[in-house]
Amino acid sequence: MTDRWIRNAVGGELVEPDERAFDAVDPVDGRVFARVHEADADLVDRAVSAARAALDGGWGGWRPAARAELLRRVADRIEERAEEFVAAEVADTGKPVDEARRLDVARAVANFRTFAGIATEAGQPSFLTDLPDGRQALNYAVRSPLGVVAVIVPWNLPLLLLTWKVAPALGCGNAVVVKPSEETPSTATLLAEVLAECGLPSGAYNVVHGFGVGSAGEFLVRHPGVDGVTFTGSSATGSAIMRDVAPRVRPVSFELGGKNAALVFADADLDLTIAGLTRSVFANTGQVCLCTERVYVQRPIFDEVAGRLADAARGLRLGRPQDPRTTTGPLISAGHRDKVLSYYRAAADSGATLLAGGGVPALGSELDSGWWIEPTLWSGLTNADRPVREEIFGPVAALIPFDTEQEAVALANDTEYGLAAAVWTTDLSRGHRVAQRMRVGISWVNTWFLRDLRSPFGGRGLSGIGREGGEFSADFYTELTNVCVQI
Ligand code: NAD
Ligand code: 6OD
Repeated sequence: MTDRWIRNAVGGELVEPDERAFDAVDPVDGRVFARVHEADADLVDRAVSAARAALDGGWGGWRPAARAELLRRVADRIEERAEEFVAAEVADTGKPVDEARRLDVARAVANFRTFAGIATEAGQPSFLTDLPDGRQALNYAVRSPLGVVAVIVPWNLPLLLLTWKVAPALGCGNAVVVKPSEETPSTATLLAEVLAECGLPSGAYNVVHGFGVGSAGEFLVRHPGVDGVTFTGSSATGSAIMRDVAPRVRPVSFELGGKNAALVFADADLDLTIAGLTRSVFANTGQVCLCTERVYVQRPIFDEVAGRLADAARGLRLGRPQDPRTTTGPLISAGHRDKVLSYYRAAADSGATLLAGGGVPALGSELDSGWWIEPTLWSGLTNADRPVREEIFGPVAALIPFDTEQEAVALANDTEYGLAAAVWTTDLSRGHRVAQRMRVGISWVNTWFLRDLRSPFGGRGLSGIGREGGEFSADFYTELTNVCVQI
């Protein structure tokens, strides 16, 4: 048993646990390392009221420059307390320490720095209108905060995805109520401490812990005091949230699932490509929405790519997060591993050839009580097979040959998802041409996961609604009022 508690943060206070609580489990070995206080409907209501009070009180009156200064302090403070954030993220996810440091915590810092000045940097459209009588009218739009924003995030990159939304929301002057994933509660509460230390007025940032349906997630999105919902998670949950907000017609920003393709042309630089694919298929144990799960390879190099990628998969090192040699952590939970393994079985049933992995590794220690899985590659599947159509969200990809550029484009676009694609080629014209033909929100050429936080980010189809990043975040986190003045 543990005596460590992870608390909700409401109205500037860390709320003490009551009888509703659940376990925080370390995926590395299945050990319970903390108990999490689950917010009930009453606590969610208090959080929304606290957020509203912050908007109506002090926080609502802060000027953009003062908000920017505060958010820059937050970035500095996360850097100062980086190792606490790393430890919290690693305890929740089991990911390698170095990855948590370089990716998750570094991006949290970058998110606060990038979005600190969002309110002054985002443009406000204006139009000078010529009237039939020779006079003119000046139209200009002013931005105001959206209001109380519900921020609901998943478990795969908990701090990165949380701060990607909280930083612009606060920068635009909103108050937020955050519902982190039940699998990864730690960093959201730690961030509450840091924001308070940096002088954020109480109630501007609140955290409610719990689950989705019948718990904090649903209580929050159905709350009439919520002015908008920004959500990252599965397409099925996005659809449920849409239904829940529909009666009150609230805006939503959705970053949802993916079934992302890589297109490898025969002229690709294979060293670069294999290194890129190894990251794009296996990073974070394949638990990144942008990960590649379909690799289309031009036929003359199919066998070479398959062989080299399989070698890379077998070379990944599963192990303790603290071991510097570890490249790959466990999956997040027993339930998620069951889901991924069900696709391993479905691929076998569809006649897939196993190029690497395919099961649960025996690590020979207490790690065998954790949620480990082998990095896995298949050939012999087609776009008609379920493991190639549905998001798996694990360290796995299907390799499928193609002959022509046109065929590759058609295969890659043959999906209901539309999040990301990566094109691997040394032909510059082909790179641009094919990348632009991908029906996705982000299309990379000879790279993967490279991000400029000012660029639009989001997905099409089942992968989401709307774009965030730079002024696109400002568009979601503010309302525009057009002022029309007859001159
Ligand atoms: P999930 O949809 O199960 O849960 C996400 C969050 O929603 C959690 O906090 C959960 O408690 C909450 N939730 C669940 N049901 C809810 C409901 N009815 N009302 C309100 N809240 C509810 O997703 P997950 O398993 O945590 O994350 C994995 C999924 O997220 C994958 O599909 C992945 O592709 C997607 N994802 C997308 C992006 C992106 O940027 N497009 C980024 C990361 C993850
Ligand atoms: O890089 C980002 O801003 C972002 N939202 C990444 C999403 C990763 C999905 O797991």
